[in-house]
Amino acid sequence: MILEPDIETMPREQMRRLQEERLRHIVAYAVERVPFYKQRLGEAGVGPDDIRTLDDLSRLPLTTKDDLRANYPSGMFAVPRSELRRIHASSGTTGKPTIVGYSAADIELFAQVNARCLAMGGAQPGMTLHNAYGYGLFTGGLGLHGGGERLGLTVVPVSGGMTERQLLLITDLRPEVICCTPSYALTLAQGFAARGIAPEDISLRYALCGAEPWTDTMRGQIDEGLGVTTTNIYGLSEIIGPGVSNECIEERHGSHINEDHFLPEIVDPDTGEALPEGEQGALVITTLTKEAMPLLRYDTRDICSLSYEPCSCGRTLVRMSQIVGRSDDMLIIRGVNVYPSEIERVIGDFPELTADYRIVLTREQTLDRAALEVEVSHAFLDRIGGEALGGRGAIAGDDAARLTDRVARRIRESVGVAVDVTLMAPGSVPRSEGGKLRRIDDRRGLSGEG
Ligand code: DLL
Repeated sequence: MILEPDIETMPREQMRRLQEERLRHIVAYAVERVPFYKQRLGEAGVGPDDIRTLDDLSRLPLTTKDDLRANYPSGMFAVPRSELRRIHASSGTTGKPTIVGYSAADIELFAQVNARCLAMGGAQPGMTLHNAYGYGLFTGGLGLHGGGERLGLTVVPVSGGMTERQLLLITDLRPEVICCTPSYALTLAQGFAARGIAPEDISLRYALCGAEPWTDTMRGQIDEGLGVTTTNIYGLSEIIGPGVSNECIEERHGSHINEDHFLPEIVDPDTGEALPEGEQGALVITTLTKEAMPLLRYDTRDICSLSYEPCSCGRTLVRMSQIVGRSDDMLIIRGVNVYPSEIERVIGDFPELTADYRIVLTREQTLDRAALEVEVSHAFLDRIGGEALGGRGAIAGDDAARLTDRVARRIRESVGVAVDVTLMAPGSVPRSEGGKLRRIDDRRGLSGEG
């Protein structure tokens, strides 16, 4: 089902004209209302009148996550606080999250684009949606909730966690649609299998999975394990949350971007130069209609490509490929966005530790595990002297165990993820061998298959 055929199947030329009209408006609006944009465009020597067509887009400077950080918490808002109806934040840290604001119209838009995505993924009015995305500051729960209601679904706002209860609710309420992260979909599939419930006996027919990188291998496992057709939903808080794009069930080959609201480009992640269709690079998005926090050429840092090939579902909306990685070092651990620098900052708070560390990410069954190996100082080792040095330089003993617990707790509290900490003897963590030092060893195998 195509929710808004007028828009979703619009001929390219007409879409381009719509985008250009909206682009002209949003650039003038941002410059007028957001001091940051007035200054940034001024510095670049570009005025709103210089941006007439999509070809002029590349004259606008990129907006980055650092710009949002520098204007924390509300410097990017284009409306007074009293006109905000909601605040969300990007998942992750309890340090400084990225704060995003929505006007009443933005909340309508948020619901509308998510309703479109749900329809792309197979949902139809009258169905029941089991929404297992987290409710709260994270955009996933409330975003798909609004979309589900808008489409005419019965929404069960389960949020994340409490797997036992989720299995019970799915069994008893018999929803046709589920939304959750792909890794959680696998956890649920395993839960059903462990209870001897066969996929064909599960009521679910469609799953919309996203918010973290995943592969076609995982898709196959979700399809099979839950007896569903799984589509990929993509989005980010800065732009709106979920609802930027979704695959159609017909092809499941690239996610259709709601490009009447979110204008996409692909740029070279190093030079920022625009790349031609089909080439892989960083996805850059301009919000064409957002009121409270318009963003011009926001660098998502997500690496993918765009395709304007016609799609058998009838939609003409451009498709983006699966995200193959990020151009920065952001990690997504169990759905939580984490920058290694945040973990590094915690390490720096402990005089017993040095700056030599390594993070190893693995996936056990469906769950991400993060292990931190960090070296202790010589002074600390001398102080606890005589305690056993374990295998491969790991340090054992009571003092070490206490310190390990403190470090793990502090990371959990300030970064928001559980990390297994191992203290290492000085000199035992791998050093750079001339090339780039890889502090992150991601063994989850997400960039390839499996
Ligand atoms: O994850 C919004 C969302 C909620 C999307 C529910 C889909 C479903 P943030 O917490 O701001 O927002 O994280 C955004 O997550 O820049 C990507 O790196 C990653 N991401 C989101 N969707 C996908 C996906 C939400 N389908 C960041 N595939 C983005 C790969 C994804 N990565």
